[in-house]
Amino acid sequence: MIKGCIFDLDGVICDTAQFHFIAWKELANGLGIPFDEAFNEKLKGVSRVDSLELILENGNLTLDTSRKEELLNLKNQRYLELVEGMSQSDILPGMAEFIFVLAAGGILKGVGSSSKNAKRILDKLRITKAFEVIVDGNMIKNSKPHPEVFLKCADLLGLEPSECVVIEDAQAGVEAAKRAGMIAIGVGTKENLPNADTWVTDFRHRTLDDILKEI
Ligand code: B16
Ligand code: MG
Repeated sequence: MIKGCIFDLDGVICDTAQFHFIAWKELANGLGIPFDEAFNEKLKGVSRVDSLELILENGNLTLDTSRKEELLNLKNQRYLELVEGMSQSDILPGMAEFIFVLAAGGILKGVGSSSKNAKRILDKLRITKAFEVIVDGNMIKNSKPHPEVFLKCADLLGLEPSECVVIEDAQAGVEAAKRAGMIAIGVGTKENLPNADTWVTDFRHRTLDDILKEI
């Protein structure tokens, strides 16, 4: 029986994925490394430091630790500039109602995000208090596809992994949910998220019950 719903943040609750994309693309192009939407898919759900490693590997570039630190700070500064103007109106369509219906049905709600900026973004969206538990990139050692973020979230919610469902837009996130032993709802298509248990395009007029019936 499902007792908890764990939400990814970027690309599920709001569209910060586009801002990560812009900030990484500017940084990669500045280093002379090509960067497109297809490559960006590999970075979704992956921590900041692991994302930089993947970009450098893609460009066959080796940098020392201090230069990497500098680039990580630059990327984050740019990302924070881009998210600065976000507000409640940036919650993705249908999501606020979806969460409201879960709460009314007594389902516990958590956030499981690789982002170290997750709490700042949730505050901007004025949605922080909707969640009993928020696990972000500051609280985990291993980023998605490792299951740590979701296992920790379930544990703090007081639930078994089998009692939780995860909503994810990233390949790494879906893999993390499955490795955690949870049902994974993919926000996207069967083609881009083949390991999810079912798929949705958005949350308008959707409830968890009707999505789970499709599995
Ligand atoms: P930050 P999620 C992830 O968040 C993003 O999908 C990923 O693109 C980003 O690199 C990662 O957070 C780290 O974010 O630089 O803000 O710490 O999708 O797990 O909510
Ligand atoms: Mg995401």
